[in-house]
Amino acid sequence: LAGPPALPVVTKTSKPGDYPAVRASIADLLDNDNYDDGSYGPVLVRLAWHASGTYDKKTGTGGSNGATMRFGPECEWAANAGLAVARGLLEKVKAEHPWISYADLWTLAGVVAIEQMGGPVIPWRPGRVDDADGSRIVPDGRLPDATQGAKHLRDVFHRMGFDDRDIVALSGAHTLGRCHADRSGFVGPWTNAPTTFSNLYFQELVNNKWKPKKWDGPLQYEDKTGTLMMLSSDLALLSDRTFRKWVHLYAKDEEAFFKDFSVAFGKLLELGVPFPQQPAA
Ligand code: ZEM
Repeated sequence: LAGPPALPVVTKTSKPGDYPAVRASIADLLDNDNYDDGSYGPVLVRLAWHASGTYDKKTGTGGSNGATMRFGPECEWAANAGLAVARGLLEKVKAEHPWISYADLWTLAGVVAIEQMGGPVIPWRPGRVDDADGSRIVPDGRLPDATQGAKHLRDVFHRMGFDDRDIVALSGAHTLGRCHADRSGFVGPWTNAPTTFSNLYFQELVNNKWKPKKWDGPLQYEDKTGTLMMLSSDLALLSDRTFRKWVHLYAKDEEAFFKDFSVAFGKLLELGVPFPQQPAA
């Protein structure tokens, strides 16, 4: 006699390695009319960036590998305020695809968000391995400070291995999303289309007269309607002669921005990740 009938395997989980299925799950949860400007896309991009932007080229420490932001103290760094929203959201995707590492998931979510919001295709490959206990957390202070200028931006981004052109291209991500008083202390969006990836950030930067906002909060700048904002670090891209050249190019030529952003963002997400084969140079 046969044994008891096999229980039906009720599983919504995908096959290991089915990245298209993970992408579909991420794309599925982006839109939500009750959140911010209607999309979780911007905060997912910020998670991918902050997970990666701790990299230090000299010591090979930091970067997206490990997904160390799951642990304290990194999850409590002031710079990471608000990113629990993004990490929490992605738990749903992790439950459907338990085989993917958090480090791969967080970076892939940034890629899918940018693509879904109308941005360029970003080169992405898996291979990140989660840190077991947060022992690879780096000291706080490696992410950029919005109150500072060109020298600070160079210190931070050159440390990761980026050049001046990359700094400007990557900053174009501020075409997305907004500042939140309860996260960074700053308020407002950089553009009037914060859920569409475009070169609008550079156009707004160039075409407005930016004046310090009169308020009790930290120094930020506003356009003459008071609806759009810039951080001191954003305006540094205009006042620095080398940065300014790229700002003007990207304001005029969206294709050039998309191309440069795609390369730089793809590189950012791979900093410090020991892939079995290095990409072709
Ligand atoms: Zn940001 N960023 N960023 N950034 N960022 C904010 C929001 C977003 C800086 C910064 O201090 C801030 C890059 C570079 C730099 C995004 C992506 C990328 C906020 C507002 C601040 C204060 C946070 C809040 O209150 O929620 C500084 C100083 C940078 C140096 C150049 C790079 C590079 C990015 C990606 C490639 C995104 C998408 C947001 C919007 C997040 C959201 O929740 O809407």
